[in-house]
Amino acid sequence: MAPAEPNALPFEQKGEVPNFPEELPGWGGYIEWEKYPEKKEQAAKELAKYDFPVPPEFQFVPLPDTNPILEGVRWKYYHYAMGKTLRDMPDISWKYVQKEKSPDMIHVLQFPYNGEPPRTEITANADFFVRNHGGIPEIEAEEHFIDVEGLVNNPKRLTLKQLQDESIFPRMTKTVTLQCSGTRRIEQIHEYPGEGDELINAPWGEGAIGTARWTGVSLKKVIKHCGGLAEGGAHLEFFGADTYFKKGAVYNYGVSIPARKMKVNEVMLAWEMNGAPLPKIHGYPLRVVVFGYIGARSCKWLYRINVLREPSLAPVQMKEYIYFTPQIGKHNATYSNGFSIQTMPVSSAIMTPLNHDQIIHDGTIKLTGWAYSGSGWPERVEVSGDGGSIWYEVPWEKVSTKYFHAWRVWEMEMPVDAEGWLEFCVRTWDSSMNTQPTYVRSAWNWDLHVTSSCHRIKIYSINRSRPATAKRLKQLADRNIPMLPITHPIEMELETEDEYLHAMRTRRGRDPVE
Ligand SMILES: Nc1nc2c(c(=O)[nH]1)N[C@H]1C(S)=C(S)[C@@H](COP(=O)(O)O)O[C@H]1N2
Ligand SMILES: [Mo]
Repeated sequence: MAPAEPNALPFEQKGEVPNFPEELPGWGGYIEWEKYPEKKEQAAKELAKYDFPVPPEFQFVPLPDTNPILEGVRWKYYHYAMGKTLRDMPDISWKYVQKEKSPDMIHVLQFPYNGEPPRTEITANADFFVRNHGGIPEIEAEEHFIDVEGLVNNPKRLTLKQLQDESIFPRMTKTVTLQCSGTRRIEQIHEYPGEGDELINAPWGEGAIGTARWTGVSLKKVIKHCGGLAEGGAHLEFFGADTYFKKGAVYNYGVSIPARKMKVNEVMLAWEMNGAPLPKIHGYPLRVVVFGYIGARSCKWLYRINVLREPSLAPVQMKEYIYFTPQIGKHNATYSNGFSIQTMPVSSAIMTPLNHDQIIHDGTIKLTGWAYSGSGWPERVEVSGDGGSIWYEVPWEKVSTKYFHAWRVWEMEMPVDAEGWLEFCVRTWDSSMNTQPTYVRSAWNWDLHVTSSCHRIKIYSINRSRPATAKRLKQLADRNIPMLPITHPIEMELETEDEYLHAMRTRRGRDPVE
């Protein structure tokens, strides 16, 4: 049986409905795969029975003008095919979108849910971007625990209650930005398409980044509580309770980070987001927050930490989030010939105005945006009104508070004399004096990650401080004719015959004198 509206797709189970039960009571939607290779194999056999639809082409043709933009049809089918425990995941996931997120989210992919806020709202939990690789597990806090195992001296099972016990673990609260490495991918797609999977290529705009005040414990304290790392322990692998499908196989979401990152207190196990319990969609009851790294490492619905000698071989770590050179693509890419994206580079974006806005102004246009660097903090933000020749510094008072691990939002009244189509762009310099590539061309990479080139928008400038423009605006206003959109022809004469003749004679006529 396929789930009910709004996600329902016709689905016919082939053969017997498989039975992959939930692993634990109070952990809805969590099937443990990693510990049971034979179960994984059985799931792969189930998946092999179906001809799932290929991903839709959306890079060489325009994106659908719908919200959700993409539906994620294959991903829904994968979940239906797994039987009772997962088949309602598309519906459950959508239910939490309705319940926990703002009604004006841009739904980039319906399932697994990927959504970004409209450009103006950025910090509230309801507006925080969401990036899921699967469904949303429903885990009861009282039933929750994590297993810390592998190369630690005293492997332990720790309940959420224990983690929250301040007599064992000091509490930590920090303002930290999470950025998906797919942020601003749409710019690469428009210029130079790449790997065409609807999930990893969720066509993000500037909103797949958000900042929150997270509360939890430092992972360093947790590892210490487990006796510290054992000999050779160098990477920390995290597992989330959601099911991830990749090339006909199933997994629990798994990633890893080098232990070094934990040792400098830059990894938190968090249960609070902006003073409220984590929303379900953001990893309730417990998630990882890795400061300065790509969002993918901040594992949600955390249930297991496994200490390894080498980076995780889980597919999200080994096979995805790889940064390739411009000469690598479908013709020659391997998992090993690109590097693993961890620390995010300096980048920034203009949030308002929006691309193609037509702006009536009096000689200055207000810009707002964000600036972020994973390896430091934004020191200077610069904007240009001519595509990047002349730059203006955003005054320091107009750039928000500095944090070690968070973005700075900024605003700027930019002097704009010119009229017509202009290209605005922004670049940021971070605390190590790194800045951004000028054009998307130099940022392009096959997996379409990390679009850190200067963010550009085209706007149409209508400068009221210029007399001719002021006059036209008044004429239009007197006749109740809208100025916008500029593409609508003006239903009035631009000059009378008398005005025309007078002007032509003043301009010394159309023709040369001899
Ligand atoms: N368990 C689990 N953790 C996950 C993911 C996921 O799909 N499953 N997505 C990752 C990615 S790619 C990003 S960018 C961040 C997004 O966090 P958010 O949805 O809370 O904004 O979560 C990361 N953690
Ligand atoms: Mo991500």
